[in-house]
Amino acid sequence: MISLGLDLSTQSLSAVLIDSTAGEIIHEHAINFAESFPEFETENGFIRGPKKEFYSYPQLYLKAIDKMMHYLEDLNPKIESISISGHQHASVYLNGSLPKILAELNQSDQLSEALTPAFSRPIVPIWMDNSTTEECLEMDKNLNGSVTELSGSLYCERFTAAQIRKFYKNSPEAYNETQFIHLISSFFASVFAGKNVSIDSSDGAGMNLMNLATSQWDDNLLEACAPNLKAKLPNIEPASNVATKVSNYFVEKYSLNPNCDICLSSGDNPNSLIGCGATDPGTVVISMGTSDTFFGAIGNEPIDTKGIGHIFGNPAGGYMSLICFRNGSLSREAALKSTGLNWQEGEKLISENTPCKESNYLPFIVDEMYPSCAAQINEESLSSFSPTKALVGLIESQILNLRFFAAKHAKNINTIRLTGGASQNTAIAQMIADVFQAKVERIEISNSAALGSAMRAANASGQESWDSLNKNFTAAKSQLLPNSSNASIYEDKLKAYAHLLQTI
Ligand code: XUL
Repeated sequence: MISLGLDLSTQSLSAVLIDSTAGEIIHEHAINFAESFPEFETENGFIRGPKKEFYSYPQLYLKAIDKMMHYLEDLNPKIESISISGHQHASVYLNGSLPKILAELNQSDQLSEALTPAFSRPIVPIWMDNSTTEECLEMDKNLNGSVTELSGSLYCERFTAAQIRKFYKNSPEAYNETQFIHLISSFFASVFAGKNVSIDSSDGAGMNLMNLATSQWDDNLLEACAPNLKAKLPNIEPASNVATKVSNYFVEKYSLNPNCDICLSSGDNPNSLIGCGATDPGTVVISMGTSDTFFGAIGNEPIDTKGIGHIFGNPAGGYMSLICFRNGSLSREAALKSTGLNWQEGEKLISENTPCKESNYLPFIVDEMYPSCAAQINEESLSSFSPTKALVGLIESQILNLRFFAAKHAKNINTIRLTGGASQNTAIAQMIADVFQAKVERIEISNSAALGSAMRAANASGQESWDSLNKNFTAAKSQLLPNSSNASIYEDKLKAYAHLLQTI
C-alpha cells in the first residue's frame, strides 16, 4: 500500500510517502513556511504577540497544503491512504459555513481563499503560547476535582482548553459565532475529507478536555472551560479509524485516487511515538534537541502523573507519556564552549570520564520545568569549573535528571531509542546506556512525525501490522549495551542527585 504522511509542524509542512508492501520510503519533501510564504511575515512560521502570545495563520497552512499537493502531483494518483500529523494543542475556530464551503470546493479554488469566510478567528494559537496563566487558574478553581487525574496533565497554558477559555473571555461574540473548534490534525483531515472529521483520542488527550479513562469529552472539564463547548467540538474516535474517502476537490484538482482513504489524524508526539518504533512499553524514546524530550508507551492503564509531564494516547492502543525538559542542547553547547574544546575533543573527554569523578550539580542554564526552577548555572559558573566538571559533569547531571523524572512514568526501561542532534555523539549515547542500565538504539529518522502518520495510514487503511511496519521503517542503525560495572555507581549517583533536587 502507498501511504502519505503529512506533518504540519510549527515551521514547515513535511511529506513522507511510503510503500509498505515494498518496505520503502518512496519520497520525502518539506516546505518551509517562512521561506515559502514571506507575505505572512512569520518568524520561522509563527508570530509573537506582546504578552507571551504565539500564533500562526490558518491561511498559511492551507497555502502550504495546496503547494505540497501541487508538488506531489505525479505521485498523487498512486496514494491509497493519507494521515496527517499536526503540532499538538493548537486550535482552529470556524463558523457554520464550513460544511458547505468544504462540500462545494471547486478545482479552480485556492484552499486558503475559498476557506477564508469559514474562519471565526483569523489566527491559530499554538503550543508556544504562554499567555493563559489566568485562565488555567480560573479553570482549576471552576473544576471540582483533579484535572491531572481526569485529563492526564495539569492545566497548561499551551493546551487547548486554556486557549479556548481565553478566546471566549476576550471575544465572546466571535466565540458564540464559532460552530466548530478543531485541532490542527482534525481540521486538515476535514479539509482532505471535504467534511468535518473527528478528533482522534491520542491528540485529544492534549487538550485538558478529554477524560483519559473513557477517551470521550469530560462534562466537568468542558464546563470548567467555556459555555456550550460540547456542541462546538467534533466527536472523538480512536486513531486507528479510517474517516472517509478523499474529497472530490483533491481528486479533480490534484488527481488523487477517489478510493484514497483519509485516516484519522493525530498530534506530532503520538505520531513520533509510532515513527520512532516505540509502540510497546519497555521501549522509550529520548529526543535530544534544543530541548530534551522523553516519551514512551505506558500500556493500557493511564498513570497519575502527579503533575509531571503529560499522558497522551498511544495511536497503536493504550497510552503514552511525555516529559519535556527545557535544558537540552543549549546547556550542552554552553558547557562545551566553556571548555574551549570542539565536539570531537569533547566526546573523547566524556568517554574517558564516564562515570564522572566530579560531583554532580543542577545543570540548568535556562529556567527548567522538571524540576520547576530558575536557571542554576551560567556561562561564568561553567568557566570556573574544570573542563571535566563543566562538560562531563553537566551532561551526566542532565541524564541523571532525565532518569529521575522518567522513573515517575516508566518503571522498566529495557531499550532507549535515541534521536536528535546529540544522539550522534557516541560518548553521550554510552553514558545514557550506563546511567539507565538499558540498551541504547540509535535511529536516524529525519521526520518521525510524518513517517509515523504514513505508518498509521498504512495500518488503518491497509491493515499492515505494527511489527512489519517497524521492521521496514524504524529499524535501529546502531546499538550500545550498558556497562554493568557502572550500575551501582549510577545508583549511588542517582540517590545523591535526588538529594540535590530537594535543595530547590
Ligand atoms: C508537547 C508540545 C510540543 C508540541 C509541538 O506538549 O507542546 O511538543 O506538540 O511539537
